[in-house]
Amino acid sequence: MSEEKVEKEYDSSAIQVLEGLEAVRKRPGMYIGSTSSRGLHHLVWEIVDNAIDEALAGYCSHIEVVVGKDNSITVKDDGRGIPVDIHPKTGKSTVETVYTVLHAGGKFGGGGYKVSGGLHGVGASVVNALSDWLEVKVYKNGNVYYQRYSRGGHPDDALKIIDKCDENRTGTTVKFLPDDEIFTETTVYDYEILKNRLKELAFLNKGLRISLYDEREEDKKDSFHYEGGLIEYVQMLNVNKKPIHPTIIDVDGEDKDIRVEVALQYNETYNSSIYSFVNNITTPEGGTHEDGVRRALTRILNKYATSQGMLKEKDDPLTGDDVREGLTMIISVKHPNPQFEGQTKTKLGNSEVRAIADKVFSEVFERFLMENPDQAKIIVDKAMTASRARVAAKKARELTRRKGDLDVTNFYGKLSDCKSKDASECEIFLVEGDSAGGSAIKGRDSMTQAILPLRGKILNVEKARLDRALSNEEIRTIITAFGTGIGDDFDLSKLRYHKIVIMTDADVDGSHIRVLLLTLFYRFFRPIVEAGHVYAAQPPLFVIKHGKTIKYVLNEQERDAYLATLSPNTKYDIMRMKGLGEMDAEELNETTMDINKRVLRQITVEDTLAADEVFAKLMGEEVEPRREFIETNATYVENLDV
Ligand code: 28F
Repeated sequence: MSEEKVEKEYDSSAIQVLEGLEAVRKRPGMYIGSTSSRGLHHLVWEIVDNAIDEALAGYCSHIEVVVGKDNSITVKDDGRGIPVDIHPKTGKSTVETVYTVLHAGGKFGGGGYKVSGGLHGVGASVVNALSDWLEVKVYKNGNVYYQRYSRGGHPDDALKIIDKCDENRTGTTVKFLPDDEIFTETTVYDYEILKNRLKELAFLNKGLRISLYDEREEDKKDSFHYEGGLIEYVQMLNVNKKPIHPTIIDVDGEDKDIRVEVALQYNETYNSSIYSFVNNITTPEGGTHEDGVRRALTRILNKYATSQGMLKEKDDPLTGDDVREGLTMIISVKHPNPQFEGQTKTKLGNSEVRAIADKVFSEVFERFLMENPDQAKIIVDKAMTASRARVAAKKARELTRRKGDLDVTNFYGKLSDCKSKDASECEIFLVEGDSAGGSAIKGRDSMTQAILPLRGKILNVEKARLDRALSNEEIRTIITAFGTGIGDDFDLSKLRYHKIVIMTDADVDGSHIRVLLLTLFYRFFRPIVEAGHVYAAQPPLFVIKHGKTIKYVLNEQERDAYLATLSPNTKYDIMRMKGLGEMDAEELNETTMDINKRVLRQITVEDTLAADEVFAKLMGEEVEPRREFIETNATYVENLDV
């Protein structure tokens, strides 16, 4: 009986290994999200995660990532090296076990939910399953151990010693080639994506050096190493803003196995940039760690201002919004067992973290205020000014919210609304200029398409406080049209159009207006952007006519590709398209508005931090970095998917 059982278990575990990796290949999306470029990069993050875990355990100080000429990836660390002994459960080396046994099911669904670093090697077998080939080298005990796996994760041979090395050398090196049978869309790595995330990881793990090399191009490399960690992160985010006090406040503490790190500094602007992370994963929906720190920030500043006689009994207490004005803050928590909630599973749910984050943060923050009265006064003054402005803003906001107070004739004079009241089918076009606006009104489908021509200048909200933004005509019209309200009143479910389409020319003015609108959306309506409601219209650049066929194309590449499909003796006409304002209603409908023919580009907040940096640089006070930035990033700004 018992013997039979042992044999059965052994058999079933061997079969499970194969079935496990086969399951990953059958439904890769369950494990890496998608097989697009995003999934391709995810393979790197899975392997880097394991090296980071080794760094968090205190044994690894340098991680290296190399993109090969063939788009293979090598990740190398100087940690202890994956154990090479026989694993009691599988009867195989621990290395082979880590690389062939699907540990805890999918990260994006399915079984055990891996959401964090902290579980050694969970993703390694997934990467192996989705690779054409993969090689592991472990440096340990003066030996170099080696194993190779072929397509789908099948070992070529057992783990073997292939060389000797310095007795003191330890570490793990993994090299893999993503399988082009799986990644059919693209197998090309994007240097910028790798660089941005590795830089972020270096900020989040102070002292760790992370290097990146690209063998596809000469001299393409970067290395990130921040002894100050989050402090240097805040410094970078504030680089084009003017800080109002010199010290970046730094918190690093631990309670009940939960490590809490916070860095913050106030600047002259009126926005707050708060970014939070759990186990190096961004938590854009916030959660208990962010709640705890926010709560403590408000409480401690009120307590301090009161104790110093700056805030009197008759005064309104400072609100969360007041104390966050001009604040740049990063919160990073390391938790052994995080629970994620929310629509996109990016909100920390563990309730014990609230009090721990509050306690760790408030102790250090309160001490900072006590020990630095000059800086404390600057911070409290700023919050009190915000408090006064809030009262003014409230009045202005009520103007945009209460129908009775709104200049209705003026508003409806501007907006040509659609007939449908079903937001899911409604679209609003924000159109640059009156003349394009006029054509758009004539060319639209009035059932579902609303037109709002933008006449005046859009205020740069990066430089203006809420009350001033709210006194800007164009902005008030936009807020009223959207229906969601802003700030504390914001309610996404009240959005009146599920597609908001920015329609501007493809020239410098057009891209300026587009960036101003994106800044407005990013700062005041971020959930609308995050929910994927914002689009940019893409008017075609060329029209090609031959015989009775009229073909619109978006750019030079599309033009050339189309012309190549025509037979050599086709006698054709090609014209560069006019600006939006010169198109008549029919042309505008045909090229940019007709839902069956147009091309819209969805605006995404892929990387909020990158977006924040771009906006700060584009729209901030300092002219020099902006000019420089636009010059070096001209194409990036054009494709700004923020
Ligand atoms: C290039 C990618 O994967 N580095 C890793 C280690 C170190 C250990 C380890 C990894 C033990 C029980 C699995 C060594 N010595 N870089 C990496 N470095 N995994 S992955 O352990 C594996 C787990 O199940 C390690 C002592 N303890 C742990």
